[in-house]
Amino acid sequence: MRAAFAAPFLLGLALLGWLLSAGRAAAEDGYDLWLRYRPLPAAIAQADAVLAGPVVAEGAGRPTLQAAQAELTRGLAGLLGPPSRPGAGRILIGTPDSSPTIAALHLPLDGLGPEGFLIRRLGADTVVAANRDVGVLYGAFRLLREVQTGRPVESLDIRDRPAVKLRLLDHWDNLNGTIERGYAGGSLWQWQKLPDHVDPRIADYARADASIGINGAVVNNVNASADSLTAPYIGKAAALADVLRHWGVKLYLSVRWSAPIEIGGLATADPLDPAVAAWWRAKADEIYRAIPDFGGFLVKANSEGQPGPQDYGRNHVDGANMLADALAPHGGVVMWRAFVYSSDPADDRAKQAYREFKPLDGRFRPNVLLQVKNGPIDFQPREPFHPLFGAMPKTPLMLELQVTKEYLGQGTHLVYLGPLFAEVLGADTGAKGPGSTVARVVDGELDGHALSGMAGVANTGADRDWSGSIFDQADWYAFGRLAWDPTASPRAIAEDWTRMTFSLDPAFVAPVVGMMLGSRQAAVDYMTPLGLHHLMARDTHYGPAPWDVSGKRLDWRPPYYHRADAGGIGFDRTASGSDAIGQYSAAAAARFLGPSDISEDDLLWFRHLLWDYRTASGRTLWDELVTRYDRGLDAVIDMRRTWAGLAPYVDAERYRQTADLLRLQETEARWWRDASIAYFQSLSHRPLPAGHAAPRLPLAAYEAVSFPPESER
Ligand code: GCW
Repeated sequence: MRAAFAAPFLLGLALLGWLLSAGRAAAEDGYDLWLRYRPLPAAIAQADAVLAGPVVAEGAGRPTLQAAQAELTRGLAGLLGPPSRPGAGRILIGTPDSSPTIAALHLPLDGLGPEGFLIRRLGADTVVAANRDVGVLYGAFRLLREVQTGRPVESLDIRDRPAVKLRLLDHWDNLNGTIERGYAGGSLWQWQKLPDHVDPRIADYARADASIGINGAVVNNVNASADSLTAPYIGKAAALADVLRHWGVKLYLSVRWSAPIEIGGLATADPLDPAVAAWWRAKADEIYRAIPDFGGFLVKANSEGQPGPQDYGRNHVDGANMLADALAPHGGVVMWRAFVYSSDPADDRAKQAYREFKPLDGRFRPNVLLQVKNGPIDFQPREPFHPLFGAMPKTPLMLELQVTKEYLGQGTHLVYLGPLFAEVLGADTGAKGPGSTVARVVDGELDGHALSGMAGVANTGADRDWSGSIFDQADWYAFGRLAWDPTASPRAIAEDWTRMTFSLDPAFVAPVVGMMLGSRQAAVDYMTPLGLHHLMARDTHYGPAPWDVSGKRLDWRPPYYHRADAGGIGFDRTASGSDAIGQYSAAAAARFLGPSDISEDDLLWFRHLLWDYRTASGRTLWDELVTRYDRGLDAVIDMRRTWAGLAPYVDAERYRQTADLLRLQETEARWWRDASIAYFQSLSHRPLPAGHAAPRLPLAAYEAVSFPPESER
């Protein structure tokens, strides 16, 4: 009786479920990132039947190879259906030393290095081959990407290798589980449970890294605690490293300069004191016993109150080289950060790093990289490239980008960072004639460095969707792709990401990519147009506060940067001002200041100008400023409208998240626009140009807004 009732009832339920899901893709929470492997549209899956055979990997006991095999099997089954369709050839994967079959093919693997790969169709079979297992893994992900993005696979012939050696995420994760400038929940590592319990999610994290070629993770905050170097924490880090390793991701640690005092019982951390050097050597030995493939140290020294060699009258070279000597016997590197600013900013904070580091060029050990932020201030929505790029040819300069959007809307605004990253990489330093781009400095080619690196401050956290929102995942993705190939196009990357994350339908891909590509300029326009910078609220760095003079130091106050008064606005960094422009090559300086800079994107970064200055558009500076604030807001309104029309292509959950956040972004773009115009108008005393609405509230109302601390947002 019961069974007789249950069967049709369950059948009915199943039918209902099918009907409901047929119209729209099933809800997704973003956990699967760009590795969703949902069935491809029938027409494409048909064409890709050439890949419907078994994935064959010879070589037992090689975890990275097995990960590649499992990934391909899982991915192709998801995309194309179960393997072994009649007539489908095999997918052979491996290295010449793992696989006699691959060895017998004598494939041209020379020049691919340890991480490159070759994908080639050979008769009915497809081969993914490399010199090392990790190359095979990257090749497997690449093959999957070709399928996921709907590219033809019948005659595949791809050779690829990364241009940059160290492709790292820097996690500003604290040992207490919080993340500095993290907007996607707490730390993934769960330090407290390590090493006994390693969250299975960590393997998923490493897998996502591997899928875009990221090969290293600095797992603790650059504002480091000395505790991370104690024996228990080394044990915890070793447990993490055991998981990351299978995916080709090396573990690195940030170190606190004063650790020898704090946990070593020494009286000093002077780098020239033999006892200090001996302590670091012993510490390095201890780490390598636990983590044989440990990557090395990241160091923030003498910056923002952190201790460093200057506390002992020494310099960055003394500090970096002492650590480098401790790591060298094990093959480790030191990544010494150039983000220094201290004491007296009266001159110009933007000049300090160059002033401190340029004279040290050529004095660092071969296993030291200098890690330089993209711009001379601090991850602003737009900055000119850092003047150290091109200025230290004898030192490998590692580019540091911020994937987490500290100054670009944090976890709520849709701002695709691909164009920002690419803008910096494509900037011409002029160091060795035209075409001396930051990309060529960073990948080591311009100055002949074998060691090269790019680091992204991670935006990952324990939120189900990893990055705080679906669209924030695109920044993690874009960072990996650009670290692999610094000349890659942000548009192509956005297209791939959109296809893999959502849909192959051009009616969806084109508007979404358009939205993404315009989003960064939109944020610049509604926050800090025309080269303005650092106008956000103190500490939280969220929301407008161009009026704020409460910071303890001059350079913690927005007016230090915008210098607006009744006469004009902007920071004079020309020869008549701080002469920060003098830190660039003549060619780059001419571009920043010259009439050829019709975008005027860096105008007020370098120049203090009268409100009536005529801009390239023919408008006065004041009118242009207001116009740009409105352009930014309008772009967000457009993004909302675009997204609203895309509901039919997206599952309800991901549609709703983006729609909600875009509504919030519009509110906040208006807040930025209104507050900034109200403030600058109080100084310029000029009327708004025709057609531009007055701020909704008086200035005092915006000044009264207070921000919740980061942990409460
Ligand atoms: O931008 C500033 C951030 C700090 C950060 C610092 C740095 C880790 O506001 O939170 O500290 O940069 O990069 O060292």
